[in-house]
Amino acid sequence: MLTIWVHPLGLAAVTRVLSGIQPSGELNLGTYLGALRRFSQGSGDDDSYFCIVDLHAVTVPQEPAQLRARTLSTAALYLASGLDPETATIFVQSHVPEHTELGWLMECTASFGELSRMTQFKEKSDGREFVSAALFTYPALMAADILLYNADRVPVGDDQKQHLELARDLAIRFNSRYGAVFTVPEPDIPRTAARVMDLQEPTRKMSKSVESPQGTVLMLDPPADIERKFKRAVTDAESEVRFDPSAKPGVSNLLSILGAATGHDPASLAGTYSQYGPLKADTAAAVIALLGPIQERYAALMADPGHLTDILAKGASRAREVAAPTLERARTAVGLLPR
Ligand code: AQP
Repeated sequence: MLTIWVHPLGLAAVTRVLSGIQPSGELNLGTYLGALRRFSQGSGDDDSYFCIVDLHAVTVPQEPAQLRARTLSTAALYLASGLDPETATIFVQSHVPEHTELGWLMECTASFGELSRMTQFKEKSDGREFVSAALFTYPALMAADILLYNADRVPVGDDQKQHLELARDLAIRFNSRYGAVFTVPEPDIPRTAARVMDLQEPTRKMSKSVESPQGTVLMLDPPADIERKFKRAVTDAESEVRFDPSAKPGVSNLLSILGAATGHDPASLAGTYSQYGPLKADTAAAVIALLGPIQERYAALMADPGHLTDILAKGASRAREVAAPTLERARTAVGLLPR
């Protein structure tokens, strides 16, 4: 049942929340702290939709069996991280065909110029022999993912800020051309660990699909691996522990992770350390404590894949109940003849 909250401006509204993660690799600590952890930190009264964005994943080639396995494993990690399928709608993007249809309308609303300015496209296409057209247009599909549910709030990491801005611009443009169809969404970016960096290359984001086995802490890494990765994390030639992301990216990244894991401010944590060794050991211990219970729940969930597919099937049908009428309103507004 949905609870109505009163908007600060006096308008009654239900907060719609939507976010998604691509099953494009093993989920890592960055994805968890930047996005997944916050999926289950809503007010409890939110009307929430969390999808596994498999259509985004196939913008770059995926091995089919691995994609299927990762889609299910991502669903298990959503649940293991605290999402309750009774209160949140959890589904696979490609199970709700309204996403691709509204995606087309969003491609018609976005300009070539604004898609060309997306920095993630530049990064992801750089050095690739084959660059799909979908990799270029994917931010329009992401806008559709959000606008279909008229989401108010979108919890994402800092790297998705530009795509969220685009989704807002497209909603505003569509509404001004055709009438008020979409809610203009607000990004919800965490204050700490909004961009977790690679432990070996701390000026680069920790990423699912970039090969950096020693620089990436996976959500399902055993404790010994987590300890080893933090122990070998790149810092710098000094020994002063100071939170200064531009001058000391490695040390600041460790402080951010420790801060996010323990609920403390990274800059004030810096004052409690005089050496890098204890900072690394404490960060590893805090991450192990954070991920341990999730790993246990994950193992139990993966033992019953039928239960997971049931949850995803129910989620898709609940999602369609919201997505289909929004798409219909958008189709009508544009002038497409009713089917
Ligand atoms: N390193 C990170 N720090 C904080 N947040 C992060 N996110 C991803 N990496 C970090 C957030 O997690 C969500 C996942 O989004 P996505 O699956 O669409 O992928 P992405 O943003 O492109 O992240 P990746 O890991 O780099 O995936 P690939 O390599 O497949 O593109 C988003 O909210 C993101 O901000």
